[in-house]
Amino acid sequence: MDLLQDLTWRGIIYQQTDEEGLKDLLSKESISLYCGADPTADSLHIGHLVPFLTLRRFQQHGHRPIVLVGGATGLIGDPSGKSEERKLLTLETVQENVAGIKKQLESIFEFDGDNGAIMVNNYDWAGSMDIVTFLRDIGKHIGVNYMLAKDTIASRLETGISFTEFTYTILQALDFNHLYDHHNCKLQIGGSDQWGNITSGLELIRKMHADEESKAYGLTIPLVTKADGTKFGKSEGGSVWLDPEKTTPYEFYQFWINTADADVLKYLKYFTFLTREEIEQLEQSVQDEPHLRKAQKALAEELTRLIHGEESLQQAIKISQALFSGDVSSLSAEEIKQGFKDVPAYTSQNEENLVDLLVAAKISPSKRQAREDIANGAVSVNGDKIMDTAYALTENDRIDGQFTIIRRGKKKYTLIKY
Ligand code: 383
Repeated sequence: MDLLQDLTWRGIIYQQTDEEGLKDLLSKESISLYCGADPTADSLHIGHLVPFLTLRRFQQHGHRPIVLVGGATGLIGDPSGKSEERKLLTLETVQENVAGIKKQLESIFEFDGDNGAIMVNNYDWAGSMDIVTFLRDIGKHIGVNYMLAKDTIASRLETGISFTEFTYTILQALDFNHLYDHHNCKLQIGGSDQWGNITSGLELIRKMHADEESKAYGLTIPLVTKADGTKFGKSEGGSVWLDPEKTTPYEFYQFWINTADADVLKYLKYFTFLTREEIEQLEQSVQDEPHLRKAQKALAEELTRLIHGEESLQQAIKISQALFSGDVSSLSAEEIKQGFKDVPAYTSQNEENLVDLLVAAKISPSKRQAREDIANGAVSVNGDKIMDTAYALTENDRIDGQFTIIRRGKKKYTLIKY
């Protein structure tokens, strides 16, 4: 299967500016292509993944990816898909964010070899451009009526849009033209929200190179949706980030494990590099033996390994198994921190008696109830059921000297910290 057939099979292509032209180009040469991200936060989230993984698919087929970080555009604010004006970020915040997302993008691509990726920051050319040059050399080529017709701008005319955000699309156009001139970049890809900005770039390239045979292309990727209609990419704690400090590898793994059967095949196609044969086998498994959740496991494993590496993946699997079986004594303090990030926690006041601790940590409502819970076999300490109502906790009950895990009933965990 060639690249475009593969992308089509995966459902990754939403719109193209010239389908036949791109097909023809890709059959003849290895090209350079780009996708950008603005440093609006210090980490990317999983909503960014499909376009950048698509860039990587191009790289696997011999093309050169250019990864753009918007050090300049991040200071302006893309109105695409936003119903309100954005708050400006400070130069300092943007610079910090650039460093964060650059690091993450670097881990997704291969930078060595014949078609090694290139990382660029548009601050390097747009940051120093003076206003007279901008207005004479760039702005002159883009009609205001052309800009007003763009969805992302038209939809804001009622509620309002500043000149700053109105101009954003020209800045992104300037990037495409810059990369076209300096890196022979012929294609820009992005999510479907980027259609307006990508076509602005093509317009500028056409005007700036009117006397030559110039040609560039645009391709967009569909928005990831969920079968139940809720928004993709959110967990209880908000966005699912790539930064392990914001979303731990265990939470990241769990997010994918919890994918619905109705969505899992689509996500395997969008987010993994598994082959068509492998994905079709998993499809069969969803039909014949859905309770095994093989497809969800494959999805979670592929993505956790890709973003966090093999070691973090194995840890996430270990934590998941321990929580599922209740045998938590094998976990290290580090693993407990990840797995129990969202469970109620109580800092020990050195209670020794288990009954006292259950009451103090609000696990049982009263001493009487606490004794009853213990006698009924409903309480376990680090995975071991305790039925002695006089049980006294010792140093041995502290995992790595830092935590004790109390479970009441089947699933109610409380983390005791020291
Ligand atoms: C800036 C300068 C360029 C080319 C692109 C940009 C960024 C672009 C943008 N992209 C989004 C972002 O940064 O705002 N104006 O959060 C997201 N992208 C990709 C994809 C997506 C888009 O980074 O649809 C999701 O991830 O295009 O929302 O010269």
